[in-house]
Amino acid sequence: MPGKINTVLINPPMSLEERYGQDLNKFGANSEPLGLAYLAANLEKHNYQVSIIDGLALGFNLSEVVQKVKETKPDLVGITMLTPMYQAVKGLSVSLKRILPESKIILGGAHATALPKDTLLDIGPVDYICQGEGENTMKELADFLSFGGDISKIDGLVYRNKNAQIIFNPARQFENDLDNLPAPARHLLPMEKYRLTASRVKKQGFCPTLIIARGCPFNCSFCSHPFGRTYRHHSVGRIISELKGLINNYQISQANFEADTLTVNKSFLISLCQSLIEEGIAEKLQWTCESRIDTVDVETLEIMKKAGCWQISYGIESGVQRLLDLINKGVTLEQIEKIVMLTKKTGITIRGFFMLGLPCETIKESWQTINFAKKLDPLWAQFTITIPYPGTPLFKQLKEQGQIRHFNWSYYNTWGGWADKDIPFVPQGREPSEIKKLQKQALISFYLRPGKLLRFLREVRSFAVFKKYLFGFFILIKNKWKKSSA
Ligand code: B12
Repeated sequence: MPGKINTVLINPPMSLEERYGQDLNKFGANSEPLGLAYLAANLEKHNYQVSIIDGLALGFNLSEVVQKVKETKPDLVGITMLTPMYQAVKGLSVSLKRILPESKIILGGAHATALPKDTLLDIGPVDYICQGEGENTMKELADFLSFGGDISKIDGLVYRNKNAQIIFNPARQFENDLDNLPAPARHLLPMEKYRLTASRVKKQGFCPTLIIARGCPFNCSFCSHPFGRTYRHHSVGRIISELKGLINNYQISQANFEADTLTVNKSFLISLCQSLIEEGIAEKLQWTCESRIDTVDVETLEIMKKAGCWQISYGIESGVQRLLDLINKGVTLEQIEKIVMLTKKTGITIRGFFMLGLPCETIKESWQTINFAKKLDPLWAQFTITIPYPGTPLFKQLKEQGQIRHFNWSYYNTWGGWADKDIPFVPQGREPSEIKKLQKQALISFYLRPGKLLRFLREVRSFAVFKKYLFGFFILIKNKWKKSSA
């Protein structure tokens, strides 16, 4: 349609090695940027021309991305930004403005949402920031750039006016009915390039991610709420049809269901599971999801298992009740032990998320967490270093207390121990080097146990998965050796 602008959406180039460190590189996830795919689908629905350049998945460097963007001659460039992507986004914005001075640049995503003003002040070439959910804001901005209108009417937009003042339009209301948003435009993504971590796949072959719901009513201090506090889910019919599309187009037999917490709404979860069974999908497709200990029970676990769920990732965080209370987790150690036991009994494997270096955590307490993980013995355990991400209550609190060591966003990476990043926060009285070493020790101590190797061998379903496990054990042994020789 004449007059309508052309948009390109970008996942910034940033190597996996940079993100996870050389050793964990082969394990790190490289999953579909579904936020961009949702934005693109909505623009396509309104007859806008749009493309996506996933610089990360394609392994492009900055100049390769810039070259690709130049070829598409966009009127509008949208870039997604989580905190560790900051420098990559900044470099990209500066280069793009130099080469395409007429193109407008908009940023969105969790970091842009949390710190729009600082970002606009620091990255001069950026024209707009989208706070929160982006589909409707982006479509209204495309309309504005195509046909003119009143920019102050575009909710959720932050920008400079003619006098270079930063203007905050009213906040964008979250989309109540997620089904109003078309299914993500996966046809614009290099789907063959995506992979999940070894701990998330059951077998060889592609394992796509589906967004089931957005929003989370809980108050963990280390998490931001880019999608608000209300749990909003796609309808069961819509999820089933998206899944059938994926089965037909990509012949998948596994999937990853993503939501801030899948199991918040029990009746929805049960009807989703019933549909998966009735539609015959449960027989051919196995799936994983993330959940909270206090949102599942025997009934939900049993129906999830019947519906094809093979693994649940629980955010367990700590083995110390005092610390769980301090981060507002809202669960007890007893609840954790009970649900972990019930989940295992149902035959669903567990991936446990644990945090090291929480505020005022002592070394003894860090080891209590590691030992608690070993006692619970999920199949997989992930030990991440506590990072105060902008937009979280933890960031606000630690910043006010002057406890944040630096604001070099590139180092806001929960895998600091492996990527050897200078971590931005350590509990008082402790050293960054000690916490980073602890992250390695935690993994070594958890995985290099007699029995664990056998347990993994029982899980192996293909040679490709076996190779991934073997490689993982090799890295752990290498690091154990490094530690003893240091
Ligand atoms: C699933 C998930 C992951 C998955 C996959 C993420 C993916 N495919 O991109 C995995 C496990 C890989 C992951 C990894 C990480 N994650 Co994560 N993750 C999430 C989670 C739970 C859901 C994200 C999601 O898929 N949302 C659904 C899609 C539809 O939303 P979206 O991508 O945000 O996009 C929407 C809006 O943000 C906006 N938008 C986004 N980009 C743009 C761009 C433009 C131009 C516009 C207009 C709008 C816009 O519009 C989109 C549509 O509404 C969120 C929590 C949350 N609720 O957001 C944390 C979250 C995004 N993750 C977070 C973090 C920190 C990370 C890591 C950096 C952790 C680490 N290793 O150090 C890594 C880095 C990943 C990376 N890409 O570099 C933080 C980000 C905080 C911050 N300030 O940056 C969050 C918010 C959780 C938290 N702790 O608060 N994550």
